[in-house]
Amino acid sequence: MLNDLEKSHLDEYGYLLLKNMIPTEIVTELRIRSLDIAVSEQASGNGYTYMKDNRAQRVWNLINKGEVFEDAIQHTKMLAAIEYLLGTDCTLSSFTVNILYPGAPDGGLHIDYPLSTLPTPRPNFPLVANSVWFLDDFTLENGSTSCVPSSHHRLNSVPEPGIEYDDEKQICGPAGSVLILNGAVWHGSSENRSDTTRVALLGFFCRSILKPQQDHFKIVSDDVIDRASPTLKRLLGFNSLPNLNT
Ligand SMILES: O=C(O)CCC(=O)C(=O)O
Repeated sequence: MLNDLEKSHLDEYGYLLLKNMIPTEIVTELRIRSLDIAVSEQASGNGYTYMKDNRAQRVWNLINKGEVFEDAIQHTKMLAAIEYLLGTDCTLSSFTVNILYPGAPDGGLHIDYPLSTLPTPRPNFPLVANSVWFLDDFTLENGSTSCVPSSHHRLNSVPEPGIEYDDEKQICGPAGSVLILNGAVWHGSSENRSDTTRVALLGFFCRSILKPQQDHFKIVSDDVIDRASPTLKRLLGFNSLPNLNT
């Protein structure tokens, strides 16, 4: 559960940093596993790299890539924050690793899928929300997520590429912290000017009435679905409003 202070911080600023949420041994396991998969996907030619000089890499569909990720996405306090924003029937939109190798440029401020495709003014209630899991200490140098506090209230505009906003703020914190973002708050990864790799998980959620970014019915294996808890099944969309197929 979130306390009143945490709820009002999310309402007013559009983000909330939950510090030291994940035990060190779990952070270590998630980081090792994330980097192992990233390396093997690159080796097999299926790696999804992006940004200038392929300095960033995503691993998609984590739900299908290890039980440690199935457990992670059901984290009680993280889910409580997401459900506060999106309702208790919200679903997973995508679950990915975002890796910034040394030299990764600024990722650019944006609002999350599919908000920038909507007509304006956008709804003044949250439709999508992200949880950024710090698997490294997030510092001013290594590409910590930045955001423009309270920008989710700007229902008619989106951040302009290349513009530096005076009120942009880098969110730093120790490994094991989880940053909750209303998907409408302007945010993005910053430049990794350090000589180490920054690893984050992105547990991205949407209201149950929206189409998720990834189609979990198609991409998650039967084994995972067979052993899924009721919470995981719900997150994968099994309890969303059914089609009326009469
Ligand atoms: O990796 C990060 O710091 C943030 C990534 C992000 O903003 C996104 O994928 O929407």
